[in-house]
Amino acid sequence: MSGQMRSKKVVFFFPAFSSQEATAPLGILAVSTPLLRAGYEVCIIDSTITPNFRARVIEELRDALCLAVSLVTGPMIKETVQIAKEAKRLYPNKPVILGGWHPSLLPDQTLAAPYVDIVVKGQGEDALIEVVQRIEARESLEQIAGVGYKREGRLKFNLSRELKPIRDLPPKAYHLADFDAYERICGRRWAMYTSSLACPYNCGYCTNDAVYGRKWNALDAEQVAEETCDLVSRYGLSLLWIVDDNFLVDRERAVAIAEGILRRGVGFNWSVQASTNLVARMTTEELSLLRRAGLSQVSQGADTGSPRVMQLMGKTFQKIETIYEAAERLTAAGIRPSFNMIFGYPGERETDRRQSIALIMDICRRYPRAEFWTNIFTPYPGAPVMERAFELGIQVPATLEEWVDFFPRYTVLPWLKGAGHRKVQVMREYLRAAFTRIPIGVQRKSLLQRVVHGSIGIPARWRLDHNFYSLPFELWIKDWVNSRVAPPKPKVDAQLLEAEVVEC
Ligand code: B12
Ligand code: SF4
Repeated sequence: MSGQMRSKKVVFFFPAFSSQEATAPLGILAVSTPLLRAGYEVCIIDSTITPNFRARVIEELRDALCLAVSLVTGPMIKETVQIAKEAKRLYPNKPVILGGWHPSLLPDQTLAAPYVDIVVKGQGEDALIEVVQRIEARESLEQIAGVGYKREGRLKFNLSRELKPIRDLPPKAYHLADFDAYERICGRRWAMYTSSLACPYNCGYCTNDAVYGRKWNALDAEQVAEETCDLVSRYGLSLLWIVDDNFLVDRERAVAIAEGILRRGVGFNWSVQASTNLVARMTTEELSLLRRAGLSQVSQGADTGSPRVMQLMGKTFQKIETIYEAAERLTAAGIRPSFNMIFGYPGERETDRRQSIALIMDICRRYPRAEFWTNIFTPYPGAPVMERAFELGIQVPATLEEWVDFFPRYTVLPWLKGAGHRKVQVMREYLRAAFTRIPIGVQRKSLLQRVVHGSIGIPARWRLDHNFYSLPFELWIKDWVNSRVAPPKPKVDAQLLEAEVVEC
């Protein structure tokens, strides 16, 4: 490595996620704290809020030790590849480090890319500081747990790093986040917060077990109440999204968090992700308490209206009745029930899909505040179902670059393609039009758009009830109006996806 190594600066790049739900990247804030504590300077460039991000990364790298990128599988890989290639071309001696979900799930393939020098698998707080210190000291990365690197052109992988419980992890460096810039893009000032790690379940499509295991562990209620109240007061936030995989595993803790927030008298909205069985386990009184403390929405993976597909997904903890119970309890408590659905899971048939539509229609009619977000099944590496990838005919990209073209939510599956795939997409469009949903990002629509979108609701519901999707002229009109009214131009392909939901 060359003579620039006196630098104490680490440049982070966060590729575009979604223009609407813009907020600070929590993974980078997490791994930054140990660096700051050890006297390093941290510079974060998030392409969502930095118009000239390519030039900025290159400029900042000039006097930096290395470039570190955080990414999940999907469109984020596009900018990752572009930036990493450019960085290597201009600064061949500055290591490019990749961390986050994609490198954690596919470390070999990621490290094999010629413009990637180091990958960090799993939790990055301890691993990255050790890597950076070794880079600074020009020492080998041997024996740093959870790290892969190159030596004389060969890929080397150290032993995996044991997962640390959340209570042993340092606080996130929220002060590095430019909340003003995120608010300008998103229309809402909000942040993410983690109060627990892992999920005790293991749904067939979910990658969580592969990265965080299944040993649920959490911060104490008092710490959560203290930190969340402090965060919203300090940064003037109107919403906190607690991104835990399953917030309600410890029911007493959830209640104690609500009591702690109420005691502190800081008013703010927050939302959580939880499985329907754990929501249904709560009493209406308990949920009402959480509501009084600001809980405004619970996002849940209902996933299917078919008991058969539920079994195929390995969701043994959930029944169709559980979904109804969760909707009932949350509605009674004044909390918005938000559900995610997956179409096209391996083994799903047309009849199962109709059961899913029937479930959505019924719940939305009975509980008008309920909302559904739909996805087409995306085969992610690391998910249990991917053990059957070959048998299912799923072609997993063989290089990091091939993932650039892997647009998860429009993936055409071997068992759902052509007319069948188009029908599901049209059905999803009608579902979007049929009932109201509230995204985090503020959607700016013209009066004409609002009128047209509003008037599609009735025909959309009729079509969904009658499974009739031919000649979708309402959607054509909507698209035509949208194209005329010049919607905000997406900056990158990722944003064209109108990212829907995170599964829980
Ligand atoms: C919040 C979130 C979002 C938000 C992001 C908002 C934002 N501004 O960041 C939104 C809603 C936009 C979103 C969208 C999507 N998401 Co998302 N999302 C999450 C969620 C719930 C939390 C992420 C988070 O911040 N966690 C907290 C931080 C602290 O943890 P962490 O990210 O794991 O970071 C640690 C390590 O990974 C590592 N690390 C992370 N970055 C780096 C960088 C370096 C250099 C190093 C060394 C280490 C490192 O160290 C960190 C600390 O230990 C996760 C689930 C989860 N449990 O994490 C899913 C998750 C990341 N999302 C996922 C998916 C699939 C999506 C979507 C594709 C969903 C969809 N169907 O549309 C889209 C992607 C759209 C796109 N354009 O790419 C998957 C990713 C799976 C995968 N294989 O990559 C996850 C894991 C959910 C799941 N279980 O399936 N998502
Ligand atoms: S989908 Fe949700 S409930 Fe299922 S394993 Fe993943 S986090 Fe847990």
